[in-house]
Amino acid sequence: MKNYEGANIRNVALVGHSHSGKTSLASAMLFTAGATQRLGRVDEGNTVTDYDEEEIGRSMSIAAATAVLEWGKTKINLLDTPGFNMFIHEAEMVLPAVDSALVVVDAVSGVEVVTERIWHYADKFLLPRAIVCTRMDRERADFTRVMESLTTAFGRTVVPVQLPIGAEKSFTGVVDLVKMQAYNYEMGGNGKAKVGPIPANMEEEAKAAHERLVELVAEGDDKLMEEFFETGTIGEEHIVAGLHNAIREDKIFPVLFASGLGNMGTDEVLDFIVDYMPTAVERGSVKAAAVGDAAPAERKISDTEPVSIYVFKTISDPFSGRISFFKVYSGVLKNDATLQNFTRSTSEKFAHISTMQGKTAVPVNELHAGDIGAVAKLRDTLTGDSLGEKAAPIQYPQVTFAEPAITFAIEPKTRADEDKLSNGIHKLMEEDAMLRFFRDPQTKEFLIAGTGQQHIEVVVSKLKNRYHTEVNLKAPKVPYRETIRGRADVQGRHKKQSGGHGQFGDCKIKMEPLQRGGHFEFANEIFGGAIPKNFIPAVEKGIVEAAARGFLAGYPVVDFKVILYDGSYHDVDSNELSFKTAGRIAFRKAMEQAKPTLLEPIMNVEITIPDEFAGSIMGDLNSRRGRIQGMDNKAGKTIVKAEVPMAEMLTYGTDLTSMTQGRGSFSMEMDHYDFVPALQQEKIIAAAKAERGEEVEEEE
Ligand SMILES: Nc1nc2c(ncn2[C@@H]2O[C@H](COP(=O)(O)OP(=O)(O)OP(=O)(O)O)[C@@H](O)[C@H]2O)c(=O)[nH]1
Ligand SMILES: [Mg+2]
Repeated sequence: MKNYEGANIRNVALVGHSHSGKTSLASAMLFTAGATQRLGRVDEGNTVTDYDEEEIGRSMSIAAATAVLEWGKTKINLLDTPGFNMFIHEAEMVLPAVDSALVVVDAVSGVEVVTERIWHYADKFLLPRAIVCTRMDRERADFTRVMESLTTAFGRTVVPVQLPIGAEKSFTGVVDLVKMQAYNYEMGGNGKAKVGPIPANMEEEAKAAHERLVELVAEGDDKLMEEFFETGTIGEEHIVAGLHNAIREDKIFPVLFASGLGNMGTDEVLDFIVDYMPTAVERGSVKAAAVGDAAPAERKISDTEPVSIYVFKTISDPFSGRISFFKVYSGVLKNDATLQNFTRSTSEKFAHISTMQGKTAVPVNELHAGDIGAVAKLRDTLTGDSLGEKAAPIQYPQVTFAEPAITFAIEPKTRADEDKLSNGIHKLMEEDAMLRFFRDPQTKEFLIAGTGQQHIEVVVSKLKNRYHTEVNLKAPKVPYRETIRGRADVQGRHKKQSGGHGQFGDCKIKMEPLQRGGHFEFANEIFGGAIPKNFIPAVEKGIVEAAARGFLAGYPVVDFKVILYDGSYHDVDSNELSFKTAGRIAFRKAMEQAKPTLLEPIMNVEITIPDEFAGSIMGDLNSRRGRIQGMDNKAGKTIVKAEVPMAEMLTYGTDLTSMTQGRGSFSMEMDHYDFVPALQQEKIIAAAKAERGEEVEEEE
């Protein structure tokens, strides 16, 4: 691979709803540019970017993957991302590394839930975007309808820069509305167009669309506006420059048309990326994270600055070890460089830097400011870290995610599996930002948390295939919490003074509720040394430890305040342990008084279904204790927003599929905690007792 400078590099993420054709489009671009010898197909499991066995088995992207191609004088780094809602964080994660996104939209379905979600992420990063409507060759692909869906969702600055020629089986190419020429393709061909005049029956439509585009380009630029008023149009050169700037500034979101599977429209997409999407240095500079006063606020994206990089992704391969993907924000990174990890204060050697073609490393000698690369076997570096020349420290902002929504208990199948489990999961956690692993302090069970059932299933499958560790999944666990609704004022006294060295601790505490999210507060209001200062942290510790173990059903107690206001001690027999025990006793007594209750996580759910299912979905949400927050209607689809307790949503993916014959989709994230209704509360407490092997009290 040649060395490229930032001005000749484009970093483009392919983002969009699941199944919209991102991986197929990436595959078509790679083939058309000669980076692959044949057109890889998702359904045949031979694309560059869906290389993982989990992805091949499921015919879908699960993790972000990079690929690289050369188009004329330009190097294009493609980042193919998953669109399935449970893996969408993999798309969000790469956005800091790219300079633009191709938002891939299925020309049949139009804008879908994840299209909108990822659009908002892109807004957050001020990311320039182009929209590619793929699958134009499919039945019911429709230019007018998909444009209507796009402008309804994203506004009037979404404007076609091409018109599709034909649709469905008769889709043959596109009219380029800047060059005003037709580009015709062969289905399943080499992706390169035969250029010709605009078909006679499209001339008028093309002219009107050209004028609309020109007007919109002129709108954003006074000079162009002048030219437009004087001559009634603007010259092609000026359109190109004007459109390029408007895209960079998020003033225009251009729309293109293609078929990834049929490799049609592909060379036009590549030309468009080169001509109109921002180069890797065009942003000028990158903002740094606000850490410490001395750190610089930003860094120029330039070869002449000191080297600095940001690690946006990690994969842990059982054979090649850890592979870190990074963006070079400044300087020129040379092979064999040693960089300082500013996040962890360690130094790392970059032997064998490369650019990744899917799973294959293509060696490079150097990577210039703005480029994207990878390196194997860094020792301490993980996703989100910033590294660079030691003398010029800088840290870049990390992407943060919501906490995982669902927890399962996992059970190693054999003793040998138990021994291997922790190692395997910790390797997987390095590459998976949304995976959590912990032990239930009460039941001692292993728990894993993730974004949803399919996510956890992928983890289990990777454990088996990569780390030869087999586990059984048990019913998903809802992370209930406990809290109090009332106040308490109690004494906790621990005394054991029969012979020898005794134990004595005594404390008086008040307990009161805090607002949701208030966690825990501890106030020491002891005057006159009723408890010696050095024992006070022990009281707090006893309370904190007891709270973690729960009171009603073994779930952590949160959102309460404890005021320690009195107590007594014994000169000889008092020690830390005694006061810790006194704290624990006081806590349990206080809980009895303070009206303990359970809290449950409430999810924000957004469901998209064809209109005819709206009634039954609403009814179903009702039976799940859901609260409808709003309804929307877009292009024959109903979008329902609701708040629903997590406990009622554990199998929603499967349930929705069977209720809508696979035609519905949904996304959900944790929103807040709320009180559990009395009836449910009784059941949860009984279940927790049963699990601990305690006797369940007979109902009276
Ligand atoms: N007819 C037709 N089918 C397509 C086209 N593009 C993709 N497909 C098919 O649509 C399905 C999904 O395509 P993918 O490329 O995997 O879509 P994706 O956006 O990468 O999906 P995720 O990775 O799950 O988000 C596959 O069966 C493809 O063969 C197209 O342009 N025309
Ligand atoms: Mg994909």
